[in-house]
Amino acid sequence: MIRYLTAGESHGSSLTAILEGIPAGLSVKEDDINFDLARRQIGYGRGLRMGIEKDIVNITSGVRWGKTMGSPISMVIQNKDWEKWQAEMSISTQHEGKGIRLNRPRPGHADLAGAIKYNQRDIRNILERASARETACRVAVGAVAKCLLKEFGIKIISHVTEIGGIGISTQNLTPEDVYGRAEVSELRCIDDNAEREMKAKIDEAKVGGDSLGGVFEIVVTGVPVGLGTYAQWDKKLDGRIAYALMSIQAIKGVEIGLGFESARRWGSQVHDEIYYKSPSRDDKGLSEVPFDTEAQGSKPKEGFYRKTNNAGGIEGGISNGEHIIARAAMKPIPTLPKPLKSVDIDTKESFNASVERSDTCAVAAAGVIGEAVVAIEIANTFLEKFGGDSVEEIRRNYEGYLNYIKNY
Ligand code: EPS
Repeated sequence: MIRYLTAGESHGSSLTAILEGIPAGLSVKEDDINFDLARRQIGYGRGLRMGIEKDIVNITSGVRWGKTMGSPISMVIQNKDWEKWQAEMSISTQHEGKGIRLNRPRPGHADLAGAIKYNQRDIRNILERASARETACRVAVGAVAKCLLKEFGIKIISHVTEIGGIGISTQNLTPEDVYGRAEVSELRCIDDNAEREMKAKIDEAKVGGDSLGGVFEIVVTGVPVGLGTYAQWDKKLDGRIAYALMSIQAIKGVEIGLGFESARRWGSQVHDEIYYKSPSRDDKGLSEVPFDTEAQGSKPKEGFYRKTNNAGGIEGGISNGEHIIARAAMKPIPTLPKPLKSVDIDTKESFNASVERSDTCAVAAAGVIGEAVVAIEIANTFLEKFGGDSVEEIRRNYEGYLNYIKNY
């Protein structure tokens, strides 16, 4: 079972993650993690802060000579912006009172509810930890989970399907196509026309002192049938993915497969019919199958398969062997230059909240964070089923299971 904790404030000295439960013998390089950290930092519409930071991980335990030892892995990411915040974010009483006390909560942030809950009169004590800066840690942990999944042919990709009401119209692409296009797009968007419109809308938001949200999609390929279970509520794979995605800052909705659309249709238009093909050598593998929900005419696969994937690869809380598809909706970033009404926590007087520096749109970055948190859930359910203390032990368990499935 993988467990992890993150610590650190947005303008504190550094962020820290401790990850437990990764088996011994897994190849993990700082470069693997830095690759995803860099992907999280880019995206059209990101603010000035990303020009200051260059997120690089320092693994401080759990890895020796490039391989995990089975002990907890700790990782540290420095905040470059801390240079300017040393007194304001100091842990020492000698700096007490430095900086401006924040008493004006921003609508849409954790500011007011957090200040009341923790009995704080300086809202900085709330916003520093509530900030999405924390997600750099989750991406680092997710990158290690991805290293494990890669050993077993499981891949995770993300792309942006909607920003500010502008959606993509590309269909029937394979996961490889989607990955290729998303990685070279500034918005991680696979539809060039939609991307152009999205960028124009982000520019409009920036000029108007506003912000924009959107939707990203996660696709997981190579997942075997049988991860998660229907047997207990908190072990359902879809429930765990939804929880993980919903826990990302600013996420307001999660869908699996056809999601909310499935509530509007006849049952016969929703459920994926089951087919069977005898195992053969010329099978091209999962990655060539288009992942669109409702995709028709996908290449037959080995054993049991579906021609559509409205279930998003999960039935009864268990992976069914199809690609896992999840989407998350992100609200517009609440820190806006455009004034919104709020109330001063000291005087109780109304004022117009207005804040200068922030991102205009961070949906592309949120997709990379989504990949990370889904990777952790898939890795966790994978270890529950095939768990062992070393990669070799897990491989033996996994191969035995695959042989069993072939003869089922
Ligand atoms: C954030 C506000 C901005 C974002 C930040 C999240 O930071 P700042 O207040 O320093 O300008 O850039 O995101 C990150 C630092 C990051 O690494 O993603 C917020 O209030 O949540």
